[in-house]
Amino acid sequence: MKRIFMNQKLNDWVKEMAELCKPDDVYFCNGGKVEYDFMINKLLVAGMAIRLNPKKRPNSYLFRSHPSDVARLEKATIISSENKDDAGPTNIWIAPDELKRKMRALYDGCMKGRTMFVIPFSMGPVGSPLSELGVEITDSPYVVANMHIMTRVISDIPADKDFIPCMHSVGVGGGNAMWPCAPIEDKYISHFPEEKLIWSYGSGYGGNALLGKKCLALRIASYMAFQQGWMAEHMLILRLTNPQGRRYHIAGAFPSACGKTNLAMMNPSLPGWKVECIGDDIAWIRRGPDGKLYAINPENGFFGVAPGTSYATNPNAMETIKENTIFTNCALTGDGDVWWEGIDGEIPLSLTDWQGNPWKPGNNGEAAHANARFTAPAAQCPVICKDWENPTGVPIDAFLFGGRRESAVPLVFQARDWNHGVFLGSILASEKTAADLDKKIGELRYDPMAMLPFCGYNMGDYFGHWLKIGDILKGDAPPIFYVNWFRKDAAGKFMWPGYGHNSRALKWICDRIDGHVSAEETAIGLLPKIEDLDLSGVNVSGETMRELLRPHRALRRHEIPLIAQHYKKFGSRLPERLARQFIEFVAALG
Ligand code: TSX
Ligand code: MN
Repeated sequence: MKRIFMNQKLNDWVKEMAELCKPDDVYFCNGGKVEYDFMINKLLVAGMAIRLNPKKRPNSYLFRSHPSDVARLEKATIISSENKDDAGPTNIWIAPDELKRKMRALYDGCMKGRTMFVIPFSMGPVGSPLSELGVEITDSPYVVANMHIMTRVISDIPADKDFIPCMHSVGVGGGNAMWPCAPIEDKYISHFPEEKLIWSYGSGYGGNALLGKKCLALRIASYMAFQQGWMAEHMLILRLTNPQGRRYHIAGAFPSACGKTNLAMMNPSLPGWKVECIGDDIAWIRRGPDGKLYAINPENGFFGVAPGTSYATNPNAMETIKENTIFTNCALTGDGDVWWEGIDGEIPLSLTDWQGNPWKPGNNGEAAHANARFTAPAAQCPVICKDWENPTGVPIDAFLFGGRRESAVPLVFQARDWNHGVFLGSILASEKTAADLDKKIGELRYDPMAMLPFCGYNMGDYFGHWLKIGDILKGDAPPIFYVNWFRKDAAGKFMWPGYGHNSRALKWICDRIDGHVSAEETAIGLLPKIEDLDLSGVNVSGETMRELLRPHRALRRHEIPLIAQHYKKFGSRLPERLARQFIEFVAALG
């Protein structure tokens, strides 16, 4: 049970947490394959995992969560800064002392009869100056296995390095023997940004439990970035190469259900163009020695939504998850493979749903849970960029913001300058889809920079930080673009074919980066001229294209009161420059 790390803070913290949680045993992880196999075997023997048919899906496993523990819990996600105002109007706040008192009582003895696992890990390539170290303590072998894929698990923290403590227990009192968790009222996903500390209790699922991802790499890192002058963003990173071999690196923020993973690894329909994936979810971005922005993907794998993923929507994801993949809450086929709604081919004759019950088409509910996931190594992606682990990152040529908007918002346009781009990011919004629980379809939901659930501090200050980055970068600031793949016509049909055809919008962005094409200055920003979009071989009429590239001043006016309401929340923390951008927006709409 005893193990001495080189890092004294780690030794002290492990001792403290073991005394609090009272596990039967403490296991110190090293990230090796033997360890992975050991965890999986433990889970198989306990009946908590199902080995998939090795002929269909080698070295892959299916897990079924408890039906009460299927997604990130925004209502239980706490930003516990010393002052409530520093968490801001978009976060839930509890005072640190009060929250720790509550959670200590929950942690007390919660690991009796369990093993406590200590997982040191690096977010970002091991040894990169852009990386950060963390250590997760957990009582879930499922979390250990997932962390092996999603992070770089290491065996120690150097004595002279700091790390972010990530405390996790699935908790007691809820769930069942196959998937223990806590009852809903006892779940907390807590962040202490000023202490760089994470305490999570009661959930074993996704971002609630794999603490390197949303908790560390976004919520804690966004606050560190604010203090230290860099950026931790909810962004994909891709490399686009044109037929001449010129490379462009694009970082893009999209709210959920916009197909960010699909875009990050898409196959362009434009002949001779190539997309390579650097990351599909998180970008850590810093200024390099040449004054330009450089981005790394701090993650080591993809934790992707399975339903809707197919050879038609994302062939490279399908190739990525062919083997060595953990599936959670997918359906199981009679021949031992996974299945979900939206996957290619016929519905298999024999299916078991995500809760383990027989399932037939026409049954109430889905076979796979709508938030069913795959956990797969990024290195297995056929279009992973050879520089995806480059410790210095890739130079960012453009930022992209995109939401799901059925009307009014053009296919692609450019911000007039950085400040205007920050304004566009601050009013990033998606329309609610049928997947949203409250089902008020069409209602706008603001998700600034797609960071609403992930900003670890006051979002007004976060906007100010974006503006400050632009001030520092000056002429080196990348141009900012806004895209929308989701326009519908009066008949409710999607007007743009999307997917690989989005490369046509990206090509225009590249032409703008290089100054090869001009743009139309409009009330909302810089719009492409139709003749500057490469539409060879795409089946969209001129009339539809004109509609997709209109500024739609009249329709955008509906947003004015909504933006006013959205901005009002930030009170005096809303940067003056954004208030001015809004006034200019209103004036331009006329
Ligand atoms: O991911 C998507 N992208 C980005 C791809 C690189 N999706 C799926 C979103 C849910 C996660 C899209 N859906 C995209 C898109 O660009 N566009 C659409 C809408 C759409 C759906 C089906 C068609 C066209 C557009 N089908 C046909 O045109 C035949
Ligand atoms: Mn995400």
